Amino acid sequence: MKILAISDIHNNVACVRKLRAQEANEYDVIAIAGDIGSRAAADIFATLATFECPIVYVHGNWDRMPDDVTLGARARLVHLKAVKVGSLTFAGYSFRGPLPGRRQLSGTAEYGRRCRALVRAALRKSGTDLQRCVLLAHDRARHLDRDFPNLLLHIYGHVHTFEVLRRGATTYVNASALDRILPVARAHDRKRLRHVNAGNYAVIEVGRGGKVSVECRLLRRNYQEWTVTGRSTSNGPVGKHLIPEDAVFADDGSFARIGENRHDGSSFAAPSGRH
Ligand SMILES: [Mn+2]
Repeated sequence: MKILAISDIHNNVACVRKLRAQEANEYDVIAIAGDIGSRAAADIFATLATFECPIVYVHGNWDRMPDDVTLGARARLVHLKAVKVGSLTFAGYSFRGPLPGRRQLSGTAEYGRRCRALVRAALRKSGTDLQRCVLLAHDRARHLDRDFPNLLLHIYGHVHTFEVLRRGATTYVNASALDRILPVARAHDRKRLRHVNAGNYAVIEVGRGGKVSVECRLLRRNYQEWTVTGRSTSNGPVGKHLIPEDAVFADDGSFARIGENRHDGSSFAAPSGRH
């Protein structure tokens, strides 16, 4: 099984199109660990649908799409659900998804514990073998060895840094961030700021015997003619002008200044580095 794992897109359609342009249709499933972006979700899912494989996803703190929204025939929200794709089962929970009985939990930790208990119950009920199971969440879950012994894989994002960890039988993959934008300029004109998509994603292969291999893949470095002038940002594309090499992936040669609003995610006081 070959998984294309993505996280933290933040309404950045151009970075998804750039990814689409450099990958072939050789995936069995696409897994998105949240922060897709409500405003651009339809465009993002339409782009990913061209891979012609199932898409499983959870919501992050940027996502305000209704849970019953249709984002393509093969896209499945796996919040508190177990969904079988090929020989693997995907289960997970959104960052702030609905709980049964309209129950509200105040703390993030308590919410995560409750979700994991519900996911565990759903997996037990469906008779899922945890050795063939992938847990999808926006932020990294802890204590998986206790709650999900022998879990194959945990895919997450939220903290915008790629990482791979192995704890017991489980491989932990932070797939983020696809939305990573670098400021660049021409060497002779440093004041004319432009931007380029320089994010990453993960390609995960699961062998029949359960062997997991993870590769961090970068969006194509097509900005050799440019000088990087500062640190990358991962707060979406609003108001940023792309270099011509990247503008082919955008709608109009630069990112549209749609709405100019920053509603997405802004109602959460996220600690630095978590967006
Ligand atoms: Mn994010």
